[in-house]
Amino acid sequence: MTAPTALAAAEGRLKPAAELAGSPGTAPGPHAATSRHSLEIDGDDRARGRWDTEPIVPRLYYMPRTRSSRVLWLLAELGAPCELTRLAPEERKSAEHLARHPLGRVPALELDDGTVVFESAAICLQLADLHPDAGVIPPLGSAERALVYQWVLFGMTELEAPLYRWVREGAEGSTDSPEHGRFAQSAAALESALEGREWLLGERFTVADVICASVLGSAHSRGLLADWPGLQAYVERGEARPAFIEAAAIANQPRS
Ligand SMILES: N[C@@H](CCC(=O)N[C@@H](CS)C(=O)NCC(=O)O)C(=O)O
Repeated sequence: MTAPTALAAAEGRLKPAAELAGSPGTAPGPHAATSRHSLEIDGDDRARGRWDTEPIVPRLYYMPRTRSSRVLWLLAELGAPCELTRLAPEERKSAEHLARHPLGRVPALELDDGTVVFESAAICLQLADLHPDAGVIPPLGSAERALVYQWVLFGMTELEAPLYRWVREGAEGSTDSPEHGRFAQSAAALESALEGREWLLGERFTVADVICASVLGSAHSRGLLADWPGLQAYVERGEARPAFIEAAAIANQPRS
């Protein structure tokens, strides 16, 4: 088993699809027109898609600068091999992608048995469960696992949902935003939960931090965390992690 590291772009280990030709898992198929990459972890052949002796790895359908970024971050934390298929914006509404995601959105993850999972938080939880040794998800049934579920759902419903409504209201010129109030309440609650802690579960970094810090990261990048210095510091701690930096090389590519 390879040591968990890197998504790889930094050292040129991100392989274009052309270099993957010849293996069943990567043969040019209906997605040949999309920009495909495979993550190579520490030179591990499995990540290059050489399946002769190795299991098929999942495939992430993604676009840069979207909620796909949190999945890329988690993959880097896990050191997990994964094939990447980058979709062009117009491909999201193609029949092919609508068969993966009924709303034509990204990210979507195809598991090794062909099942496709959408919703970034669900994808992150599933990937964390597939790699228990990485330690980003506590054992099933434990109190810590319950807290991970709590913060993942809080991040998606109480932080992200009002944040994007607030951002939309701002873009529409609204000065009095009820969604700002709702986001502010949740932000204050999270900031106080983090008091004296590095991560939501204490010293242990978990998948809940990937979700919450990535949601808050998009608030921070818009200058919307000025009232919560504790959350700014939390986002900055997350973004200083080597896995985040590796993932950013893919996640922050220009949208084209
Ligand atoms: N709740 C979903 C949201 C997915 C989503 O809205 N993705 C955006 C990119 S960040 C998208 O694909 N939008 C295209 C569209 O709405 O047509 C998740 O977390 O995966």
